[in-house]
Amino acid sequence: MLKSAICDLLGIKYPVFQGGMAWIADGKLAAAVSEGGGLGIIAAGNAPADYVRKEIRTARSLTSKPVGVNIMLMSPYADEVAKVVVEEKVEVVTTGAGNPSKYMKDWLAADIKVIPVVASVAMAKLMTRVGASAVIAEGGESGGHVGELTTMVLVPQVCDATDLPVIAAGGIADGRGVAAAFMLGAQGVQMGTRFLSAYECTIHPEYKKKILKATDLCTMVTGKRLGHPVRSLRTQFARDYSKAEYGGMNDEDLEALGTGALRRAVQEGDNEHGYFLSGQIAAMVNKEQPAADIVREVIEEAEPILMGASRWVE
Ligand code: TUI
Repeated sequence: MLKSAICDLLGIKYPVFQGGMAWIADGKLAAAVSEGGGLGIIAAGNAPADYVRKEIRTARSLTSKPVGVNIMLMSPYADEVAKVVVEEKVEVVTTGAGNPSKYMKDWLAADIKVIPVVASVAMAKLMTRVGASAVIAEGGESGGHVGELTTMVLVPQVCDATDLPVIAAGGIADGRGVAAAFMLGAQGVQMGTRFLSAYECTIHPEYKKKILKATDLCTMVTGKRLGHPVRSLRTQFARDYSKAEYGGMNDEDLEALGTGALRRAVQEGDNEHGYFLSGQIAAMVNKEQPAADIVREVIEEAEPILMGASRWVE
């Protein structure tokens, strides 16, 4: 059975996190993943504190297992959400798109395990110093906000830079990816795109269809010019945005073009005005299934691969 320090640290059966995808990872999806033995994570995204509190309570009503909340640090509501996770006694907080140092004192005092996403060695070292319990090393194959480095390059360097358990993310959607992550030194994985196909993931059917039909070159990165590169499906909207970005549209109008686009994809399936965030691995996500099956399946696929690795050595 594939187990690691992260399982004991968090009291979970399988070393599998479900990524905190904005507007997507709600209390229902997170509870299904946690019930299935992984770590379900509610995404705060750009939502206000009351939304996050409600989703935490929904998750609590569906599972007694630990759940996490992901705080997107660029959100205007990050400060208030940082308080809600303390009030609601969330077991685990993950952070993304920034440096969570200013919240660490309050979270650690509340016995919250803090697991920041890092996209560089320097950030991994800093998070180790300020009291993180583990770090998530997310490579640029991921969907949404992306860093510069790939998972293959980032994960081993982060493992060398910290004694904390490292969770690999970006480009992982099956047992081969899980096995590869462990080979690189990770003690767990986080998957986002794979969970878009979960029955409990309540995105618009058009979004799900796009993910299930995606092929290898179906994603692209936009938003670099404004300093927030984001990976999404290569839809009409993404092409239009890219054209505007490189065609000289001013920053304000470009910002306005992106505002609300993620919500329009998730809730309305709007091809022309929606921003369908997705990782590069979407091409390998081909079936709908319960979230708990995803968690178990990727681990059951990884085990024989890791057991059989010695066949390469004479
Ligand atoms: O946060 C993510 N992925 C996201 S957030 C998001 S919401 C959004 N919507 C529209 C536009 C922009 C964002 C969608 N996807 N992943 C975690 C992640 N964090 N990836 C990279 C980083 C990161 C980058 C820089 C973490 C720390 C960091 O530190 C910079 C610094 O020094 O402050």
